[in-house]
Amino acid sequence: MPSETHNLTKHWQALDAAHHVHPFTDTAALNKEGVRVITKADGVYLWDSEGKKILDGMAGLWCVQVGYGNRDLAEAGCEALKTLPYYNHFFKTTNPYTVELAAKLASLLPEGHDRVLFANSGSEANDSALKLIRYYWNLRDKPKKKIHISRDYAYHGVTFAAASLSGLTPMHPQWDLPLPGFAKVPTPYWFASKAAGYGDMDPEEFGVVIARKLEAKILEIGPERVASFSAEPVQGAGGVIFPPASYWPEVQEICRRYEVLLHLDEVITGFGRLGEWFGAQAYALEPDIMTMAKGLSSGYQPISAISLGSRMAETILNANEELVHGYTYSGHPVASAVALKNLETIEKLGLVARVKNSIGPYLQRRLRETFDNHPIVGEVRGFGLLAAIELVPDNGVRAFFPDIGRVGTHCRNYCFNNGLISRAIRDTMVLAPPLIVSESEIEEILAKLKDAIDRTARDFRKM
Ligand code: PXG
Repeated sequence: MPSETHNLTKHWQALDAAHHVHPFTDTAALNKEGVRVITKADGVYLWDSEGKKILDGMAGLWCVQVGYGNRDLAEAGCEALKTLPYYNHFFKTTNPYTVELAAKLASLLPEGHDRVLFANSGSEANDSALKLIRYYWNLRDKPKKKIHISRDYAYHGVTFAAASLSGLTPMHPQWDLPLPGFAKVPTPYWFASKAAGYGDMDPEEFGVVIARKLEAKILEIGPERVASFSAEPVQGAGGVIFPPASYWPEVQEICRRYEVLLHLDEVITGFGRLGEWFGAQAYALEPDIMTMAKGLSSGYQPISAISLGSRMAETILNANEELVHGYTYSGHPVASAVALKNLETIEKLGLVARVKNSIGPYLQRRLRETFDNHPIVGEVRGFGLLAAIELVPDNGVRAFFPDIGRVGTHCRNYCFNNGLISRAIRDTMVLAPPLIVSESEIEEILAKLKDAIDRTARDFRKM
């Protein structure tokens, strides 16, 4: 006799199969397999409807900074729901939650970023950023500046503009993207550079070579036509690609030289993941515009923001005309209240300093101790609470398995069976745990991941 829980699982699976279309999923294939139903979460753990406990090594989708089940965030949301469940900012009106949040963000953002607009997702924030960039150049009487440059392996979201900006090529053919006006340059993915034909360059030399590809692209298009360069400080969904130290200073200089606006997509790197509030601070960057989402509310509410650096803010806010842009839910009071409490909680718990000084270095050290000499590990890289492990046929060698993605998926499935969520991006295993993760939980992650990688090694290589 199936248990009551089991019947409920079957019931939800059937409803899902009949009515729900999943993001980034082959629905027919999923329906054959049966979906997993997640029913609750606390701290760094999730539980499914069969009672299985799973350690979430990915903080949801790189977003649950304060961990699951934080009562303070729940109460802040509940209070706002009871007091002001909705009102907008269109009719010369505002609300306390949104203005407090905007002011709090201004105090945390890099110098000059005093003005923010709100949206509901990372994709919307990036879409809005590109519109604001176009508007800026129109106001500055440089209407020919319309081309947006971004990088291979970039993930910026799924709206027409954000997907066009993204450099993960599978995101384009189904939708006839990218739109005209988008150009790509290579990314400083040093580990893959040998396989990509760059030879045996050291990382710092490679960083400069790749930065100069941006300059070459700007010159090829013509600087008078290039509006902006968009980039994640560290690429997330594209494979947790950390740039060599030489890369960003060179890029920043190139953007200045050719009057190209620097747009930083901080959707993953924002809110402490790299041991600073933002990647801009981790890499000493001075962006013209930034976009953020995910960790802004620890994922508890859908909310995103776009911040304007001083030169964009001065031009746009002194245009003396209506800014013809905004969403019904821009600066939603409940989302704002939760985001504000989230930022206060990150501060109260000292999570940013913790990532920089204690738990981040602990994860990075233990990852290297565990995997540096593993027979199928090519590289362990990371900083703060963001890390990647390249699975390759031979330890330390920068050459990939054939049929890229197969080994990673295999290992990811072992992780899942072990009760650990880790992402496989191609054959790269990725970790981005909640910022509250403890040392013992990191040990649990490492033990589960090691077992999964050992089993993968046994299946794909004679150990
Ligand atoms: N920019 C970056 C850097 C992101 O990582 C977005 C923008 C888009 O955000 P929204 O809120 O529109 O999804 C993201 C989102 C994955 C995965 O599989 C990553 C994201 C979203 C979904 C899946 O790694 N990142």
